[in-house]
This record gives sequence, structure tokens and C-alpha cells, in this order.
Amino acid sequence: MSSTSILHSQTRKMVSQTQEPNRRKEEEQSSRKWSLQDFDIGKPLGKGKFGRVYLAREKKSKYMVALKVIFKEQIEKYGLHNQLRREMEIQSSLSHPNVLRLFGWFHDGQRIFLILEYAHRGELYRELRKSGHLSEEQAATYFASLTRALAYCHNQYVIHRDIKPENLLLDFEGRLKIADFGWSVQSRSKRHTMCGTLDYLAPEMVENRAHDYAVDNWTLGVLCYEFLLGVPPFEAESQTDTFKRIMKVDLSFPPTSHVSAEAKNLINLLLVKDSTKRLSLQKIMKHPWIIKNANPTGTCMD
Ligand code: N15
Repeated sequence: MSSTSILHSQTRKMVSQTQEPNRRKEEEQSSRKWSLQDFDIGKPLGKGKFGRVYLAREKKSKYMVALKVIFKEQIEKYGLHNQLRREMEIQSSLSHPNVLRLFGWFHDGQRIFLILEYAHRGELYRELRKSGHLSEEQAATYFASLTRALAYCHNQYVIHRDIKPENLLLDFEGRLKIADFGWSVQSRSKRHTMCGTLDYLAPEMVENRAHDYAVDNWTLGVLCYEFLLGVPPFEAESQTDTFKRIMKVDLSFPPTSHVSAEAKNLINLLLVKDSTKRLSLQKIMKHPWIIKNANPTGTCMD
């Protein structure tokens, strides 16, 4: 396959589409496509196997974005052409305040550029490491945002977003954004070495059984625990031990931790082995812990 066939650049989203019939349609359209000339490039935000992410500013609007650069050679080497295309189509069709936007894309001879939403406050993971754990208000606010984002995704038939703390970003108001780094980019503060971690995976996933949207509900339980205690619930020395702990649902709250009874209750309703018995996203939003603690604006400051 040729590298130029990988994809056609998407036409600009921020410019209004003119309806007027145009004789020079071809030229008109090509003049609306994004190119590297449209951006000032700033500091690197992260790097991974297939490329890097840079802070960038669209020259005309001065709008800040995260520009992700992917090398076509790498995509072709690993046969990821179709997967990338699919993921780009999915991601650009999603529009929710808690899902990081993919505004558009373009390419040149060697590279594909993804124009992504810039999250000013960076990774939630960093905030979590900095303070050890989050307050019940912060945790409930992020958790409610995450639940709403997942409900939206499930409604669009998108399941299994790779939700881990390092895939969660914060905008300037502390609003949570799910950013699916997927297979292509690792964030800066890497959590575990390569291969990925089992920590966030539901029993049916680690066992390689059929799974559906309920895997995300399990992951919500894992994240809720980690937000409040600073470590994921099934953490262990080895992958094998984590695997065993997940399969047994070996869940405990250290006596030294100060977690409210309501939070524990919610976690217990999500970390359920039988995927059909996990609390639904709709019921999560009505849980007393959320009602009492989550900030309805979805923003977090401190
Ligand atoms: C396969 C493809 C179509 C999926 C498209 N989605 C992604 O590529 C997901 N992705 C998002 N990959 C990288 C990013 C990404 C977006 C990484 C970092 C940031 C980002 N937006 N904002 C940041 C960001 N802001 C920061 C602030 C301080 C420190 C680091 C920061 N990184």
C-alpha cells in the first residue's frame, strides 16, 4: 500500500462550509484543508512509539491544540492503517465535554498529523501522584464526569475506551477529558513498563472471554478506588498475582484509609465478577456518594 493512500486530509472544521455552488470546487476545497503552515509549534507534551504530541497554536484563531505526529512508515510497518483510520473516524465523531476532541487531521509525505484538544492541566495521573489520593469531592466529580462520558460513548456504540488514569486529562477548569492514547502514544509519566497493565481490566477481559460494555463499569470501580486510595485495588508484585486477585475479586480497604461508607458501597457494587450484576451507569449517577459529593459543574479547582 502506498503511503499517500493512507488517508485524505479532512477539510477544516472551524471554517463554515459554504453552500454556494462553485466552479472551482476542487481548488476551494483544497484551500480549506489543514496543513502544518496553519500552526505554530510549541513544547512537546508527550512521546510514544509512533510519534510525538506537541503543543501548537492555530495561527488565525490563536486556538491552542495538541498536535500529534504519527509516522506513516510505522503505521505501515505494523499494518495499522485500517485501525488508525477507524479510530480517527470514531474519535472525530464523538463530541462530549468529557471526551477529548479530535478536531481534524492532515498529512504530508511522511507524517500524519492529528489535531487534538489541548488539556491545559495535563494528566489527572500527575495530580493523583502529587497528592497521593483525591478528596471525596474531587474523586466524585471526576468519577461522575467519567460516568457521563462513558454513557455517551455507549450510546454511540463505542465501548472499551482504554480508561486508565494516564488516559485522563484535565482542562483549565479541571474538567476531566477521556483521551484515548490507545496503542500509539504513551504519556509522559508512564505508570508501568510497557506491555500494559492488567490492573484496570475486568475478569472477563483478563480471562479473554467475550465481553461487552460492562467492562467499562468494572474499570470505573477500579478508578474510583484508585482516586480515593492512590493505588489500584488489585495491585501486586507480578502480573500473575494481579490476575489472581482480579479473578478472586480480592478487594479490601486498608484500615488506615479514610474512605466513606458510601464510596465503599459504590465500589463494591461495581467490582462484581458477574458482569450482568454490576451497577449500571444510570444507577451510578443516582448513587448517594455521587449525589452528595460530585460538583454539578464537573469542574475541580484547587
Ligand atoms: C488513533 C487516534 C485516531 C486516536 C486519537 N486520539 C489520540 O491520539 C489520543 N491522544 C491524545 N494521543 C495523545 C493525546 C494527547 C492529547 C496527549 C497529551 C495532551 C493532549 N491534549 N493535551 C495534552 C496535554 N496537555 C498537557 C499539559 C501539561 C502537561 C502535559 C500535557 N499534555
